[in-house]
This record gives sequence, structure tokens and C-alpha cells, in this order.
Amino acid sequence: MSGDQEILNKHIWDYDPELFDLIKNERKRQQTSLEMIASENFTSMSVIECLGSCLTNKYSEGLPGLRYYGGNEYIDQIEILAQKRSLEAYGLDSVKWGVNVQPYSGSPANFAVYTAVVEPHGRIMGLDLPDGGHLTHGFMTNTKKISATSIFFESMPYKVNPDSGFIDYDKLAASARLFKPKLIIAGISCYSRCLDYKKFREIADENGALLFADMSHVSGLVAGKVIPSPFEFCDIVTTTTHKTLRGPRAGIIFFRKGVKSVNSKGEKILYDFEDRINMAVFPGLQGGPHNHQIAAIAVAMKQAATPEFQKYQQQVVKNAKALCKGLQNHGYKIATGGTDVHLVLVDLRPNGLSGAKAEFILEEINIACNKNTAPGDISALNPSGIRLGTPALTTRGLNEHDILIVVNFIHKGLLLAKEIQAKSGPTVADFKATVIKNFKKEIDDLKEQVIEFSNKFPIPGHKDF
Ligand code: DSN
Repeated sequence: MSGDQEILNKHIWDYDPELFDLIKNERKRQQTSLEMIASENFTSMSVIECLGSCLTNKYSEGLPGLRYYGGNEYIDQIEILAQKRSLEAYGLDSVKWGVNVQPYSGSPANFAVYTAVVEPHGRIMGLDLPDGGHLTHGFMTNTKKISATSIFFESMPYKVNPDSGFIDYDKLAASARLFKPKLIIAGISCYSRCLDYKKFREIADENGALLFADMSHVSGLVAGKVIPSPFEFCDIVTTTTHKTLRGPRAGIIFFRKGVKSVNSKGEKILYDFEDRINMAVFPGLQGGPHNHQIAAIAVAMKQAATPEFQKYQQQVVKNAKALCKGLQNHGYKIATGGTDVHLVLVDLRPNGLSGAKAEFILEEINIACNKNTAPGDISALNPSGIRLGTPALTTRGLNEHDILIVVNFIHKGLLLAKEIQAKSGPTVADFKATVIKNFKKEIDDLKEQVIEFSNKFPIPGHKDF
């Protein structure tokens, strides 16, 4: 074998032990930590095998049967299978709904939707980022357009009620009457309640707007039939496939096909998104589809249609409710006072702690979560809350009883944070320095307990990968 052939056929552990050690370290971190970032999950062995397969070698610009390169006999079959299973997982009639499974992930999927159905500088409305929306729903600050969505389109946010934490649909309706958006986005990245898609539809119809759901966070819960589906009321629906859906990191776009429908005012509407969306994905924004991801979507959608997946999603919500109740029993304030989904947003203002300090201390004891704006927060840079989710822990087999043990770890960590804060200066940098200098033992003790508990619940996948 020539030197090149030899290199090409080596396993990663033989060829690049330096990199392989880093992968092993990351796997160990995942195994010995409690993953509570609400958008993360542990995908299945089958999905990982698709991602590491020969499908990554192939170019296949275009759609099945309409490719720009040859050699796509099996790639076509894989993409058709992914499309078919995606529609089936959500009970969609292929006469009425189409799907594009090529977006690389959620942000490109959303941008493709705007490119397809909103003209440049056309108007869109999405939930504001500090209120639980997503960057791609049009985020901008007073001084800067942050997301490309706000650079290339004109965005006006809607908000949650700062006291209750619930979306203020009346204010959304009033703003929409003035702003006259072309598109309204029903989607969240941190909101613990089901969206009222019917109400969104009425507001969209009143203003002649399209209704677009970004169900990325909750698409697993929708497939598992534990929360209402957006499909009855929306024109277009996107999702990432790696969050509650537990598939590969990728994105998909569902769209109503060219069928006549009637809106709530009795007017006939012709939906004709298919060509525009397909063209926006490729050649508009992307090049060759990532066929390893598309195969992994196919396998994830097969899993999503099983009774086991439904049970998993039911447990995700039960665990989130147990997490919420457990924290409330310790006196924590939860935005909206509860949860219907897979996450809770803890408002730490009554505890006098910032989200950054809480996130830091929990990371020190091997609990991963993220600081997050709480209702009423103005700045996303110094948020007052933390977002905690249950999809990943539920995949590892934790039930409500186990979640209460996790709640106790979180509570102990946050009590420690208060103690540290009392001794440190006001900044996060002071806080971190005090943790390292004066609280190493307390942190290490708690971390050991978390590791011991965490090791009882193996993560899926290949042992060293
Ligand atoms: N980064 C994801 C989240 O954490 O919600 C959204 O893209």
C-alpha cells in the first residue's frame, strides 16, 4: 500500500491520537455531566452511523430525479425516503404538503423561507430574542441589526407580558394592524408554553400575512403528539432535527402545496410555495446537500413514528413538570409559573443572582445549562435567568424521581453561588476568581456527587465516539 493509501485507511485512533483524545474527552464530559441545555439531546447509534458513512462523499445538487451530477441513483432513494418519512412522522398528506430536507440546519432553513416568500426588505414579525424568540426571527438592537434576517428584511418584534411571561397576543394583533407584515413567525427558543397557533392564524389573516411556524424546539413533542401541532394553521413550518426530535444536526422545511384553501374570513387562497422554497434552498442559498445528514433525517423520522418515541416525549414533558415543581418547592420563580413543554425558565432576580453566575457555578459542578433573559430583561448580555431542559436527560433514562435529585444538585449549586457572591466583588470575573480561590473543596464535593449520579445513566452511541 502506498503511503497515501495507508493514511486513507487508518482509524482515527491510530492516525490522529491527539484529536481522538479530544473526542474521547468530550464523550467523557457528556457521560459525566448532566446536560440540561434545552436545545441539546443525545442522538441514536443509527443516526451517528449515517453521519459517519460514505454518503458524505457525494455531490447531488438539485432534487431527486433532477440532479446536476451523475451517480445519484441511491442518493435519490435516500432523499425520497427522508421526505416520505418526514411527512409521515407528522401525519401530513403528500398531496397537500411538501418538504425540503436539504437545509444544513435551522438558521439556513429559516433564511430560505424568508428568501422564498418575502421580497427583500419585506416585513416580518417574530417573538423578540430577549422574550424567548430566536436570532433568525429578526433580532436587532437599538444600534445594530444583529441577524441577517433584520439586515435583509424589516423586522418588528412582538413581546411577552413582562409580569406574566406569556405572549401578549393582543399587543401582537395591534402591532400587526399597524405594521402590516408579510409574514408572522410563530416560534420560540425559550418559552415554556404551547403556542396558540389558531390565534396566530387569525392575526395573520386579518392582515393578509403568511403564517410560518419555526417548531425547532418542540418538533419532537409535536411528532410524539404531546403538544398541539402547528400544521393545521400554518402555511410553512421549519424545524431543526437535533433538538427534541433527537436526529442529526440539520434542518427541514414543510410547505403547503399548490392547493386552494380558505382562510378564516372565507377568502380563497392559492398556496404555491413549492418551487419558491425549493429554489431558495438550492441554488438560492446552498450548494450540494449533505447526504449523510439527509440519511440521518430518514432514520430519525422512522424513530419519531414509533410508540417508543411517543413514550419518550411524554416523559420529557413529565420530567420538565417535575423539574419546575421541584424548583418552585425550593422557592424559585419560574417564568409563566410553569411549563407545558421540555423546558423551564428560572427567573433569578428574586434570588439576587445573575444568569451568568448561575450558569458558571452549575458548569463547575458538571450541570450544563445556559444563561437566558427573563421576561422584562432588556439586555441579552446580562440576563437574569437560566434555561433548563429535560430532553437529553430523558434520553438517558431519567424519570421524575431522578429529576428531583437533579433539582437538589441545582439548588445546592445555587445556594453555594449566593454564598460565594456574598464574599466576592460584584462582577462575574470577581465571582469566578473567588470560586477558584476559596471554594474549590465545596465545588469538588458537589461535582463528585453529580458525576457519581450521572454515571448511572449511560449515553447512547459508540463507546468511544
Ligand atoms: N441555539 C439554539 C438554542 O439553544 O435554542 C437555537 O438555535
